[in-house]
Amino acid sequence: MPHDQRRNSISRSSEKGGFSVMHLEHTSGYRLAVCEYGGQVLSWTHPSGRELLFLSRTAAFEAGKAIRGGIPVVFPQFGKGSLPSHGFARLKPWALVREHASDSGAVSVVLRLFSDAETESMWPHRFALELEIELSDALRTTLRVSNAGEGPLCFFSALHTYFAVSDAERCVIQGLQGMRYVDFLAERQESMESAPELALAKATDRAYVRSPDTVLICDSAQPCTFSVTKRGFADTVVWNPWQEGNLTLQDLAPGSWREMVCVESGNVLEPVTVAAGATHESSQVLRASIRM
Ligand code: TA6
Repeated sequence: MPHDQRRNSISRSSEKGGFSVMHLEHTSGYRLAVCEYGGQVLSWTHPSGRELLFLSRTAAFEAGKAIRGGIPVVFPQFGKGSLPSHGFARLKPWALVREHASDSGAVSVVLRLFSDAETESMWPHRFALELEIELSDALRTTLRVSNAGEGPLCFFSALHTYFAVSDAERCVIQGLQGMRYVDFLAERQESMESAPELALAKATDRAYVRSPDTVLICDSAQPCTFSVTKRGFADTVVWNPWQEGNLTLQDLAPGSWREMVCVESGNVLEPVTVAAGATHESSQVLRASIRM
């Protein structure tokens, strides 16, 4: 579409599984799709038409199952534990409470999720989550966690971003040198990142502790460079299941491991504690630079 005909807009459609999806378009030409189920960004598209987020071709669009790809919201648990993997927030229907598409500035939607009988049966705490998603020539996602109970609220959280890449073996991640990391594939053994660039060459699943607020994912084959700038998230998780891990995931088509790199902004090693009536805010800003 010619640049001068682009308008900020929000439209809605019903996708697989009957889930309601909002489609945001920004005058810059960037586009976004957000699923009310899970409050999950499914797609972020560059003005050139290139898809910037990975969404599994075999992702389940079924209530009660996680959607593999985009930006899953992880809350209140990270990884495996007493709750469903990565918590229940991505398994619940969120409510659209605000949308904004003025002629200038960012296009945004705000979704909310409140604790209910189901969540309290699994995790006996009252909370309100708010997810603000703002599309401009960048993608800003803000997660607000409000403690609606009487006692302190302790939780883990993350924005589990799946970046679409041409070949994971030809990607490097910059900005982690000198950082301590916990290796989830080696009984949470702690090591120090010595490389200026983390080159993926095997199954990788690690959390960099109190990582720098900005890291870069460089896809040399496209070429495309993503930047992730986080605030209120202490850690950066890097994950790729590689070929062997791919085979264990029913909702990840064979060979798809090459098309994705997860770099996640999160509070995954130490819980966040919010006092009664208080709110914790964390956010990330994603940018993509494609050299045509
Ligand atoms: O963020 C990395 C990780 O915790 C990996 O261990 C892997 O389990 C991945 O998340 C995906 O988890 P999921 O529950 O979405 O299959």
